[in-house]
Amino acid sequence: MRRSLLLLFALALSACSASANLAGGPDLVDDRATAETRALFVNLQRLAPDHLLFGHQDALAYGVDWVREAGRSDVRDVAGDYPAVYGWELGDLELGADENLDGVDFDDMQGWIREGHARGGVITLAWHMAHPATGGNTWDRTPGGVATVLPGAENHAEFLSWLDTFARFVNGLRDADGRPIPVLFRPYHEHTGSWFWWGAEQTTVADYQALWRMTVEYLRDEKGLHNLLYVYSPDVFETEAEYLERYPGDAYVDVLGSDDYQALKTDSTVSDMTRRLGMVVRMAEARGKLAVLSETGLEGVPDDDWWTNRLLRAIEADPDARRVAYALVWRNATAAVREAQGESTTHWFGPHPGGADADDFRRFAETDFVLLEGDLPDLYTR
Ligand code: BMA
Repeated sequence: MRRSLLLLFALALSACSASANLAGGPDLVDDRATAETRALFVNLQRLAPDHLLFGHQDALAYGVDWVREAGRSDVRDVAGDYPAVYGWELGDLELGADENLDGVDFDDMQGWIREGHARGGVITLAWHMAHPATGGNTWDRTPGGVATVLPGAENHAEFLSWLDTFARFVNGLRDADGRPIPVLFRPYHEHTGSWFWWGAEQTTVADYQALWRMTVEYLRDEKGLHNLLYVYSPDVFETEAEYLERYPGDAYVDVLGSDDYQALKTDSTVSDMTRRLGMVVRMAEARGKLAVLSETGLEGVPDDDWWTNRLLRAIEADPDARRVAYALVWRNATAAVREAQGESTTHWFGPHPGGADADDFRRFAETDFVLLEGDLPDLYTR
């Protein structure tokens, strides 16, 4: 009798843990994350040791010499395939604009996100949002903006209405079966620098962390978004302590990112990226999280072998660094847009047809290590 009770107890226990495993899996910020969102996280973790997904910002919206041509991408023009990761930008969504701050129509963007996802790509969103206290743009360095949006402060309600615009946008991202498309959301990036209103000189550590946690809790618990993976992405750093100084906590971050436009400017500084990525991977793995190179690039890609001799070399040089899941390069701004925005005439970071780096990009993309979209396994089922 006693024995059979024990057996029953043991069976019940194992049934419990089996069901916990089924429902569980990765320990995410959102324990109600959708099955597809969990699958994406786990599959990226599985790919990370042996592969690097290649990503490009605004890939389907425009390129160096074109705007809004169906099916086009500079990466595809050069290498015959789309990027594996699509970065998109939400700046000005909070103001009720139809287009983002770079002239990309938000309805078009939703369409391109659906297309990229339907082909098996990965979606990540960043947000250069306006200064909440001054009405200035994201680069308005007036200090203290973050404190004004925290609970009880003067801009809190308005800021929540900005997060509502985000929730509406993300809710509109559905696959053909109506399931929410998983998104790696990367808010308040490069906060260790001081060029955005949430930057280090403008914001106390406590306020930055409070902003982050408030954002997660609002989107997850109030708005019911369960298709987000949260990406933390400081600018360049020298030590793990520096990287983690403003970290909002393991319960609020799924992916440890790194934005690095510094190391790959010269041959002799490539190892700076290797060293930093090694730290990011080790910090991520110690926490059961994913590591990514969330932004990189060299404006105008002036070196013919930048892809293999800088980017690939930086990542492959070290067994830890090479376990980073993806690398995303910034946008290929079109000539007309570059002019209108007052950006430099070479404001592009990806390859483009006719570029002196195009052959090298093909060499980069053809390695077994680097994955473009067509190389991806199904990332959304387990
Ligand atoms: C910056 C530049 C800007 C752009 C912003 C948001 O790095 O590319 O031209 O407005 O990103 O995409």
